Amino acid sequence: MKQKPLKIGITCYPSLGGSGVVATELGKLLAEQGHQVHFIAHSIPFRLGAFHKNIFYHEVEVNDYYVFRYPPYDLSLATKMAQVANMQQLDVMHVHYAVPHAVCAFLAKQMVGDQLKVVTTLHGTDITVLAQDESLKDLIRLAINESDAVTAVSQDLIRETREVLDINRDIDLTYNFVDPRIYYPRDSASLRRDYAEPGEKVLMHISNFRPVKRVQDVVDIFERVNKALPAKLLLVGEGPDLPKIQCRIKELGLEDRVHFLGKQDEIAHVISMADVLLLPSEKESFGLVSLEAMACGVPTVGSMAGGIPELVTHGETGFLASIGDSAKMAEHAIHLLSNEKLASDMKEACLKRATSEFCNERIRSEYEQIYYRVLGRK
Ligand code: GMT
Repeated sequence: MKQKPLKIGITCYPSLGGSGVVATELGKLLAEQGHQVHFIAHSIPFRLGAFHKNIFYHEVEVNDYYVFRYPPYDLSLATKMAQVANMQQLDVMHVHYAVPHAVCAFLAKQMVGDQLKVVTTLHGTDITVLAQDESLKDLIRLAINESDAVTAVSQDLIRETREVLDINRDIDLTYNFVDPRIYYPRDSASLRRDYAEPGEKVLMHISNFRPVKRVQDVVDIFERVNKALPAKLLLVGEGPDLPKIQCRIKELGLEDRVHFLGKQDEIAHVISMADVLLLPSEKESFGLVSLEAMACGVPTVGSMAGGIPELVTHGETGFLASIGDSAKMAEHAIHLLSNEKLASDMKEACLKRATSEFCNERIRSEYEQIYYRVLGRK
């Protein structure tokens, strides 16, 4: 029997990385299924795109009263969640990130009543960075324990959440997903010619250039690969470590081998230019970019950090080495890039794995089951 459509509030960081992408894409999929989706955030989620009759956006305005040294965004968000929940009769408030969103949802629930169910999705930094801070630990634990359901994007993140916060409650595993209507191998031959000569291999890294991404290792790996075979490195994105990386590339005399593409929207087109994606992160609860690459038929060479081994099957859809072992990662990349049969087998394996294990419809349905479960409508 088909379940009754729901009214679902979603709060995420609307302008930030993978968690914002996953939250927004999930909202769009839920709306396509007939649910009513209400995004509550300080700005419109950057991936929201075209108008959809089931999607609504409620902007959080922060009261900048003159006695406030820091305008209280969290309180405005909690109040807005409660207002929208009451006005729209929301069934579920699905928040992405414990800090501050699950805390705000907890407050909203106190205002609205127990009929509002809170689902919290953990994406990584809330646990791997913030929960290490003793001053925030109790608050994060409270927000997690008080949520009606908690999900995490990898087994490794579930393990770490339990370990760091010493909690025992159930946490559902809901992997991230990609939309196969957007992520598939694009014909990027002409785009690729702008960056690489025929016969040159293209290595790519896409991130927010934060220290946890170890972009320095990307350069080390590329330097080694470039000595073994003709190659180009395309760096996509920007962030705090970018100036340091630019200096390093200059020091190594690699300016004419490396292209900086800055932030890009059409990621499927961009990734399709690559022969391999490099992801040597220090921490990575999942690694959405690696899944996006996989869905475009591009294998990853990276580290074994966090949830990466759950996503990248070593030897089948990419190669992994210990965090910081650039020499090994370079060795893997050279092996892959100099073996056409291996590259073509890996491409096939990537496409198969992305569409079977991380298909958007499958993960959307897992989230729906969680919503119906917390509402007592299994
Ligand atoms: O990686 C980042 O710095 C961005 C961060 C975010 O908020 O999007 O990414 C986290 O959530 C993504 C979506 O679930 C995961 O794919 C990333 O692995 C995770 N980042 C870390 O754990 C460092």
